[in-house]
Amino acid sequence: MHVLDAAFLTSGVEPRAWPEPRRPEIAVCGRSNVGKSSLLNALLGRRSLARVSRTPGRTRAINFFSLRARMPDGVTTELLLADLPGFGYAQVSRAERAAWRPLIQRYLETRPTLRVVLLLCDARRVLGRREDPSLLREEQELDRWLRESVGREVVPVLTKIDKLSKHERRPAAELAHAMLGADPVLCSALSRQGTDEVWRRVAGALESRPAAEGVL
Ligand SMILES: Nc1nc2c(ncn2[C@@H]2O[C@H](COP(=O)(O)OP(=O)(O)OP(=O)(O)O)[C@@H](O)[C@H]2O)c(=O)[nH]1
Ligand SMILES: [Mg+2]
Repeated sequence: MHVLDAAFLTSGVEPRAWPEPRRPEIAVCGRSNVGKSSLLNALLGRRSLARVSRTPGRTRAINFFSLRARMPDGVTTELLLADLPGFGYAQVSRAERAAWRPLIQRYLETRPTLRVVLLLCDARRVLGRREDPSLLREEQELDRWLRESVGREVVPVLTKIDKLSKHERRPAAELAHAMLGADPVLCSALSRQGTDEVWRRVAGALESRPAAEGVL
């Protein structure tokens, strides 16, 4: 899948502020500071379309981006990408943290055109599960809920893989597989490692459900 062009569309907390659900949509979901906005930029081949911040918890609403991509069969498709607010950040107010769950849950559950969820986990936290199995429990629960209750296609992505040494990468992938039951894509927004594989998985997911079955 090859991205032809991309643009920021709109930002919204409430469903009425979201774009009309007319095109297949991909959501980028994960803990605050995991690298959602950075991965989105890397996927779109743009330096700073989505705002990247050193301060976690910056993305508070859902940011929507439109893109045109050439699919593996040569057909050009218009898609939407949704950059979701991060969860689990302790420093935002309690009220804001409490607001996260209903917003994200409502989006993930009800968005009729949502076809793939990229579930991001920091590669270092995944490795950290060897010592502390309680790490990434929210991600594990979210993954199960998405697959089993909502029936979403989930692609696990390990972010910031450049921070692991070469020999740590395979164990991290194996731990993620054991945790989520699927092979993760190992990504770095710095080197753009893994972005082609993410697009391959997305294209596969978009193809796997015939148009007549879904909304689109
Ligand atoms: N080394 C490295 N750093 C990364 C990578 N991806 C993101 N970062 C850094 O991690 C920090 C957070 O990145 P963001 O993309 O803003 O993370 P986010 O998940 O969108 O954060 P929120 O919107 O606050 O939830 C920034 O300082 C990035 O530069 C990566 O692949 N490698
Ligand atoms: Mg962000």
